[in-house]
Amino acid sequence: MVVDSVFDVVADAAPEIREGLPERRAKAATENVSGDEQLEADVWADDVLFERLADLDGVNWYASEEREDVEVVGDADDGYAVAIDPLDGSSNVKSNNPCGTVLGVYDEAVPASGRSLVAAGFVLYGPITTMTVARDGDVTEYLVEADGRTDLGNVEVPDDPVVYGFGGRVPDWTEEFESYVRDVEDDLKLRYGGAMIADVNQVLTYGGVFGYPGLQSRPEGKLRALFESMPIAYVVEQAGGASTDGSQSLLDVDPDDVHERTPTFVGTQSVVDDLEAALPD
Ligand code: AHM
Ligand code: MG
Repeated sequence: MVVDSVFDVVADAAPEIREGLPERRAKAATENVSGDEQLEADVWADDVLFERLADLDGVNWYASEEREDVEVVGDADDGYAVAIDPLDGSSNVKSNNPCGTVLGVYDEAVPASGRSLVAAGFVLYGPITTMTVARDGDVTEYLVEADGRTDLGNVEVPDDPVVYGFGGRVPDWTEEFESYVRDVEDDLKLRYGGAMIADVNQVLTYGGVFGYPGLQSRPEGKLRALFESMPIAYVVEQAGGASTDGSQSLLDVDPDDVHERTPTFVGTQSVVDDLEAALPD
């Protein structure tokens, strides 16, 4: 099945991407369409994944954070679209901190609503390489090695929240958001590493909340709906957690543009509920 093949390709590519990082830490002298400086590793990981995913029967569209336009790679009009951030948190490569690959599989051309997701997942390049896949109501974590992957079991967001991490400079937060965080930090421990995948995996492991809010200088926040926010929301919601853009589930976001950004929060249901209550509609 196409969705299986997509995650097989990503799992096969992950050890190669990881091995390719040491020699690709330099800047690529290019910017992506969002204006981020690209690393050689960003461009290379995108090329590796594009070639292999575009080749799959049933994958008709490939959208990447590193490419301006959606690539039409199939000839039917009823297949799947893969939207991917090939190396999320790549600024962490310089300081040798974790980064990831995050993707969503949509059952129609993108941009599309998060409700069109049929599967989503991510690879985390940490002390070990893991891949977490959400589909058919289940979230499974795998250990990924050069000779294959091992099922590490089901993932469920713990009910008792433990960690929190939010992006953006505090003086650039809105007043309502800052006052919500002041409450959260009474009870939870700060964990923020600058790579969404790694920070979200702490929430999946320990319970809590991760987010990148809308800022005063940038109300739409930083994270991109199609490649980052909606896939990660799909994973967290299927693992029993919740997501919001401040007023609705991230799966109800319906971006008009491939590179559109949205305020993004995922985590334990109770903490996300408190956040929605604290932010203005
Ligand atoms: P990227 O896709 O260009 O790496 O940007 C997304 C990353 C996320 O992984 C992370 O949550 C966020 O940017 C961190 O931003 P900041 O450095 O502003 O804390
Ligand atoms: Mg990213």
